[in-house]
Amino acid sequence: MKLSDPVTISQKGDLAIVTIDNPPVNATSQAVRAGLLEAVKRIEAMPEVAAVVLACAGRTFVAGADITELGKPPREPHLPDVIAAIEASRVPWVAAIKGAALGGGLEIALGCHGRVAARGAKLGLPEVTLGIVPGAGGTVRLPRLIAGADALDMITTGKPVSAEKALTTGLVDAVAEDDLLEAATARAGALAAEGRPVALLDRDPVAPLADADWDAAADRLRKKARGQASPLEALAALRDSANLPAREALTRERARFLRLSGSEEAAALRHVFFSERRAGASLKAAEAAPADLGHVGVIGGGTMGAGIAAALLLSGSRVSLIERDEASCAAAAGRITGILEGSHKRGLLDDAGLADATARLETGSDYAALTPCELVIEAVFEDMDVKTEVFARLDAIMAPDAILASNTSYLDVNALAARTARPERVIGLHFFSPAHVMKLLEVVRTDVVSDRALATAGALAKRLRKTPVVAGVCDGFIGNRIMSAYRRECDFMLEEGALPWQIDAAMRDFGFAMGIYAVQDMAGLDVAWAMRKRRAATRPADERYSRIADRLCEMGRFGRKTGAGWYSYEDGKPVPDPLVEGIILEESERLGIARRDFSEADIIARIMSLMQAEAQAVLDEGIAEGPTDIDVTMILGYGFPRHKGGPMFLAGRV
Ligand code: T1G
Repeated sequence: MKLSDPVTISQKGDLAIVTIDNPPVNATSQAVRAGLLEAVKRIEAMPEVAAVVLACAGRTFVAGADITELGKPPREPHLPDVIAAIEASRVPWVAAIKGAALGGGLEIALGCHGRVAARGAKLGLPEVTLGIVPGAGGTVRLPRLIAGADALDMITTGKPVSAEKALTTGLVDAVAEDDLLEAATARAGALAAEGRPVALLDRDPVAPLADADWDAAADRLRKKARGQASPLEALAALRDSANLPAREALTRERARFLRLSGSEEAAALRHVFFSERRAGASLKAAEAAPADLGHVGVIGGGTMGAGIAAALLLSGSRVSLIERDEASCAAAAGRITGILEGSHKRGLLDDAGLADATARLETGSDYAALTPCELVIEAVFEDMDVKTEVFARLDAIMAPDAILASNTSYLDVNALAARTARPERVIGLHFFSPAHVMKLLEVVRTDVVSDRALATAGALAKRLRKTPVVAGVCDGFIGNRIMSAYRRECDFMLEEGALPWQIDAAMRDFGFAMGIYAVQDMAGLDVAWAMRKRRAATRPADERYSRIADRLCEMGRFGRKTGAGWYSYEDGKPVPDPLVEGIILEESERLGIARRDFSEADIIARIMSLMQAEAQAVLDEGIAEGPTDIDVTMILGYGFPRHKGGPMFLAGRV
């Protein structure tokens, strides 16, 4: 029986099966909500039905409200009303959860009287990642099913839990060994026999948090949120749920959800959600079969090469890593094993997975090992001649359509390609350190790049679960070019009166994970210094240039790796350094600049205007494919606060 396009009822004896079929993720669109409400009404009038299983077609249970509807006036029937109808049903409903039950999807499951999950399913309330809070009873029903601390963690972080973890906390009644529908049917039958359990709304919170825990949680959240409001709002909703009658808490939760849905923060986070999925669109559009990624070559086993190799191994690929000699191979293998063991320690790899990934790594110094590979990524020293020599050796042994990728962070990939026998198969794959962690992948396209190379880059990003952004060839591509622009402006502010630690504090208060000077100390000042020296000859004489960074480098202060840079370091902690302040004051004097005070607002306004101006230039020159790609780049690669949407979103250019 079809109730609406996405909802149908079928029967098996005294069991009704309500199925939602709303591709791609069974989001609770208006039609799904209307169909579900109709299903409840129909089943109330079917006396032969003793229990219901709520199932979904496709690969996942309900992944939440339809995010495209958020921020607009909600249309009836509202999700809380649908869930209330299920909860009040005369027969027990059991949710059969596979793939993901997220947000409104988990809230529907909480309105059911039982829950069974398939192995590998995940369950969560990710609303805070969208700048809102659960709006259909999640903050009220969840603490009445599982302990307050577990509910608090799920709701304030937005992180989903596995089916196995959900079983231990009581979020699900069972995890299906094989057939999910069978297990859910069995659960429904049991509940029909026992009698429908008391609705969650009519229960007390399982183990509410003590007052002190709320304050401690608020302190912890405030530190981590870096100015984002929704985690603290979620905590407030949970506190209502612990201290108020359930139905009153429900009303307050809904009001809070509606208020936040219209916030700038929610609009920014929705923008980022869809921008990440839109990023690298031209790679998906490339009409060519990508290279086989089952066996990939990596040249260079330093920090970047090892990180890239580890990411490939974690994705299931075989890796042939080439280094100069045996000692370098051993060092590279050690780095890679260290990363894999780290993943194992964090539970991302089980024992068998660790052994399997390690076994898929081979290292050596003979390029012939790469002959079967259809993709080779070089991560050797950042020098055009060194990379040219590597590509020449690859040209000689690789198959004609094999793809040669360079991990360069700023060299001219057009020039590099032109030095090979087949330039159309050369592409830039700019990974960010640590390469096995950072989600951003800048794909640098040359003027002659083939569709096969583009399609391969897209397939690689998907396999490594990275977000690809396509960049044209220019100095620094998208991210480094924009960062260089606002880094230069920060140095000018130093000459005019600001100090590094003041600028970093302003950036952290704005929501950046780290300030620009702490970032430089982390990455090392020497790479940018080498670039500045290379460009000195062509720098226009009238272009303003700050010498502060050069003076630090001339003293060998390259940052953390030399024990001092913009900061000095005590027990690994950055400490403002009077020596650096002295150099800055000397430079102001040498330039005849009368130093002035800078407010945090001044600093941020200056940084934003330079970032947005350079971003616009990157867009106008066709280096980036769209403003959303620039936002994704700055958020995923440079610590721009996600809840602000990105420089282009902030500038109203999206
Ligand atoms: N609404 C609309 N579209 C969605 C969507 C959603 N909730 N989730 C995914 N999509 C689209 C996505 O844009 C992409 O589209 C396609 O589906 C595949 O997604 C009342 C109000 C479920 C884990 O936050 O986490 O419920 O690019 O590429 O990697 O309290 O999608 O193909 O055109 O991500 O397999 C809460 C968000 C909403 C879950 C699947 N729910 N989604 O990952 O595929 S707020 C969420 C995800 C809420 C209630 C509140 C993931 C996924 P296109 P994908 P995936």
